Amino acid sequence: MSKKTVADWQVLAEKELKASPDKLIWNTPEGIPVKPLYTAEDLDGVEHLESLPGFKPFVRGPRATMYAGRPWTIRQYAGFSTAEESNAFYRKALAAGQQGVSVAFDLATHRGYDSDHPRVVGDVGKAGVAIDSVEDMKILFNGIPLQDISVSMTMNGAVIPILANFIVTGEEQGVSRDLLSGTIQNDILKEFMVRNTYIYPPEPSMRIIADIIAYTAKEMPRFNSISISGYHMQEAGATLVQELAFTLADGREYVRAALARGLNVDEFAGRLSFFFAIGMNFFMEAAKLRAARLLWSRIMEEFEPKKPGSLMLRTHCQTSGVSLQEQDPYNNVIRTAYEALSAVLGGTQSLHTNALDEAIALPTEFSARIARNTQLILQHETGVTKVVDPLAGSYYVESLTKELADKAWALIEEVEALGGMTKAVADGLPKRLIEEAATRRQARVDRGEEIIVGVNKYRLENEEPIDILDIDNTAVRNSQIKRLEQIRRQRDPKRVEEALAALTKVAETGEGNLLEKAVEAARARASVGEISDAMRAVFGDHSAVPEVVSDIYGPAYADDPEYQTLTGRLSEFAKATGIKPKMLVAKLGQDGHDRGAKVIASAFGDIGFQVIAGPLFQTPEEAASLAVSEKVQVVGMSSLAAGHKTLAPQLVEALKAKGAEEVIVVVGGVIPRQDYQFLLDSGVAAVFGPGTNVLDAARAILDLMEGRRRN
Ligand code: DCA
Repeated sequence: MSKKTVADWQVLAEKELKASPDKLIWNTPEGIPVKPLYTAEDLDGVEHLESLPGFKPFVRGPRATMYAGRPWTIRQYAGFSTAEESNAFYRKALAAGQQGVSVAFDLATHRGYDSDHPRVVGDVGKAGVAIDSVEDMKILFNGIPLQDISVSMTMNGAVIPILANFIVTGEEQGVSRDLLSGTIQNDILKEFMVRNTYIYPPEPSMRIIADIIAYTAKEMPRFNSISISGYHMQEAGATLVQELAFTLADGREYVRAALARGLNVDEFAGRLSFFFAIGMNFFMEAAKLRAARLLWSRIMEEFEPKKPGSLMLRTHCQTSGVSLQEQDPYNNVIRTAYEALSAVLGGTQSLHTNALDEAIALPTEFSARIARNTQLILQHETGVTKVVDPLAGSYYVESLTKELADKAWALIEEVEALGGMTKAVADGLPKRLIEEAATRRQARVDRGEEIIVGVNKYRLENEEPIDILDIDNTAVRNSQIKRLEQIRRQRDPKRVEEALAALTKVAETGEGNLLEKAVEAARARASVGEISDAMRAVFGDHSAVPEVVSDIYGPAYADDPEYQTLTGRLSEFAKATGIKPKMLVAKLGQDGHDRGAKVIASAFGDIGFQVIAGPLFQTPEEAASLAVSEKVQVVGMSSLAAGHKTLAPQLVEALKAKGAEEVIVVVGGVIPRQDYQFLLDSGVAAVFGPGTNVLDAARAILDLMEGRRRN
């Protein structure tokens, strides 16, 4: 029998399909045409095929034996309300098989505010643990031996006071800083692009990073000085190529900043680490991690390191939060399990698996157990740890690895042409591309072109609410304020004042190391807010101008009758009232997750609303003033960080106080069903939870506006 060729397959496939097999090509959001068949021919030009794990370019993994030698670290990201509660949670989790700790801080801490600051009333203890001083940090790690357990801290804004508090906590536990192991996120560039938990403008923020890299390189050899993160980019809507390219370009920028600080590349490069999201595109996500290692070693070669470890990309991964759904939430267990397997096949060093309720709230003990066990079962029952890089040699995965790497490299070069990532961020290129990708995806989901089981297909008729964790924000805030007052009473005010003044001086003169001075301030019991303010006095606050993309959502719907009816109704409304319907999209409190708000602002703009995108971090009072001065008919408050029960009623009240009770308030975002009635009773006109179709929301708002007009 003669050997069959791809041409023979084409003929057979065409017969089977009664059409050209080209119609089976899946054009992914990355612009990669995925074919129904890959063969040895697709390996032509794939240069990394012969490489081995543990050797550059590390496509097959940074270690020679990978999980066969030591499995990845099960590191669940967690933290809520008080240090006491979070500590109890970590200790239980460690006893039940978790291997490393990963701290989630509340948004007040992220943004360098103490719990008693008036701007953070709705944020304290929500979406993470409140840490105001060393005393809180000591409680957080009470009974957790810091010489044995590695600790990751997701902190980027208030990174100096938090790391200083961690170091002092170690000291007071009897663990010197050279023995502390773990990772600090310390990745500010992506904050300016997508996550928005920054404090200072880009330039001083880059200096802070260089100071931390310099300090840890000298004083903390076991500590990873940075976790260069693509995770939040994918969460904000980036394609995998964008996530890959912008993350690695960020990394290159940090290396340059450290070199400019006078460090030798081999002093710090081995302690740079990465963090990627793992979404539902199973093989492409695994290929992405392989491509990331390939490209990072290419980038690092240009700095001519001597140590092979300086070329090596080591990464943490988290399963995708945005892939989780409020509807039929047990499906999230399945999604997370597939994503976890993909991260493992891609060769991650450390992994967080999301809990099933993470689309709506912080995990409960029950959901956290399932999430952790997803990894324990992978490690102990499936046999996937026994063989290094089992996908190697797959025609499809190898060619995907190359294709992702090539496409990401082209984007990295585009960033280089702009002068590197700091300049590209200032230019707005990454943010714009990511927002366009996010809006495109929303349109695909709303139109049912991308299927999400239980959301836009196979939807349940009756959703049973699941138990979720509710944090009493006021109680947490009161207990934090009490402890702060106690610390302020007990400390030596002169010592605090001097330490803070010394820190301000280093910020001012550029001489000395900010972290070193902050450690002294933390020892003296200066608070997170005070240490942040000592630098704020020189660096100032960063304030971003909200920009919204347009003409992405609308064109996707151009020929849709439902869309046309809606735009027709809107122009009728405008004609009848003499004004185009006007809406303020407001982000209140310290919640910087603005993907949803941006997508809504962009889509509503295309549909025919006049949209004002409010600045981040407003108080309810400030948002109400803006609504009044802009004469909007609707305020759409977007909330993703659990502050809605405090902030929405305050917004309604603030509007009333300004005599603007006719303004319709709607709330959208991550709102548990259990909270809907509370919000409606507080004067909110409608609530749009996760998975809301944008057209449905626009129609509902128009109905409300027409209703108000008639009354
Ligand atoms: N054989 C021998 N030793 C091994 C092997 C192996 N097969 N695999 C790993 N090891 C060693 C490592 O070299 C490391 O030792 P070292 O610190 O002395 O170099 C140790 O075992 C731990 O392994 P590692 O792969 O570094 O895993 P983690 O300590 O969990 O670090 C990393 C993972 C991504 C580098 C880190 O930055 C991290 O934990 N990030 C988490 C970020 C996070 O949680 N973010 C929250 C959103």
